Amino acid sequence: MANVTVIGAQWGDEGKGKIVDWLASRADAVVRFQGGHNAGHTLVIDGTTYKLSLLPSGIVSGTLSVIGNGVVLDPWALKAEIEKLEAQGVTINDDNLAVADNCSLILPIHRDLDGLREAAAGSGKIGTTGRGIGPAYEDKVGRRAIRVCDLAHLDHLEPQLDRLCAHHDALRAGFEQDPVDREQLLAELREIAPFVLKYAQPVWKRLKKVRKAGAKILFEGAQGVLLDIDHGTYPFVTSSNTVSGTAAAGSGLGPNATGFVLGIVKAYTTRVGSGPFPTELDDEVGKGIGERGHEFGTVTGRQRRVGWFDAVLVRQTCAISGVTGIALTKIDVLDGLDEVKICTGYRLRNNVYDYFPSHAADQAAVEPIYESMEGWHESTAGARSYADLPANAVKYIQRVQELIETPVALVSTSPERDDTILMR
Ligand code: 2SA
Ligand code: MG
Repeated sequence: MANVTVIGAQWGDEGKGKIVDWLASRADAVVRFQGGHNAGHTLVIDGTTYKLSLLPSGIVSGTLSVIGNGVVLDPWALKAEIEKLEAQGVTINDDNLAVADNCSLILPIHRDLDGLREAAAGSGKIGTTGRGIGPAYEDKVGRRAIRVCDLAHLDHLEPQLDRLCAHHDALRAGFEQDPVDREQLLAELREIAPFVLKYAQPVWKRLKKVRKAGAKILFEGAQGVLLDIDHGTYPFVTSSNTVSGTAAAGSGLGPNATGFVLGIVKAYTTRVGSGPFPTELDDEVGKGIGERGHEFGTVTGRQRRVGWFDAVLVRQTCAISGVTGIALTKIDVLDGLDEVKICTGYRLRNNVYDYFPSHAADQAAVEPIYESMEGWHESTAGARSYADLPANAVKYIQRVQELIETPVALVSTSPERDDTILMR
């Protein structure tokens, strides 16, 4: 296996966790390179369910797990997640977990601001996970962030705190909030610092070393390309680049390290949070798919919106992210439907589009053009070979592959690691 970069090719929740876990058992290092604890990866291994937000999925199988510089790190969330996994019997130490010392931190003031803004936005809200992700990235780009390496130098933090607090105090005043309690913030950082510093290091160096030794690296994307800050459904996006190219910048390895780009694609479409969703279903069919697919957020428990497979969007995200092949997941959720539909284009003001236009108003107004296919009543759940799939499911997979102009490399037929069909 060469290096592999796994990214979500829709709006997140494509089932990356399972595929990453499947690949992690064949990798020597697993690297998170963007996002933070807004991600939600569910792994089911030998009947035990592990829910991860911040930690790379390799952690459960003991593989070297790396949190790259592109991640925004909430140190308290890190501690809570490590403790939760340890209680489930997972071993985590500085041997199998490395955190980039140049990661920007998510602080309580970021979570405050995320919540205040969303509450004030009313119907215009983004529907964030409320984890402080956006405000933390803003401070990073605004050159005000406190980073992991700063935790080792808290006695010299004054000038940085001045800049950070000046910015936040002004924002907080707009929401009639008290200024930042600097003493409390410093005290909290002082308390958590030793815990984080155990794992902190220049991870680019560690990765360089393992790479030199021939290690296979798995880059684990979070969210999906349609939530990318540049390429997604702006402004209803997350605050990081979720495309495959970020794997290099977000970990300190060059673009030639990313290897095979595996796009994870759900056999239908879901989205959590606000924003355009052309193929959204608000009928019994959609409700049934949501129920069979257990479409609730891992992190926040929010119900996900559900719709038909949108080949236009996935063709676009595969192109933008340089996807080599896709893993098609949750095909079993479509079992039992008389008819399945695929969106093949959009109609907008008497024009037909073969791509998703950039403007938010256009994105909200496009009408999907559907192709209808006969469904299948046989079960695909747990199928482990192509020959086990019903003929109509095979036709569906082939049609998806044709429309997205990208090969299907894997098909996943249940949350279990081994219920995976290798296509090539
Ligand atoms: P944020 O919190 O600033 O990143 O939110 C901005 C938008 O990005 C979406 N987003 C996600 N969408 C799907 N899954 C995500 N992770 C969790 C999961 C979500 C959960 O995997 O289940 O538990 O609710 C995720 N993270 C961010 C978010 O909905 C906003 O649209
Ligand atoms: Mg998820």
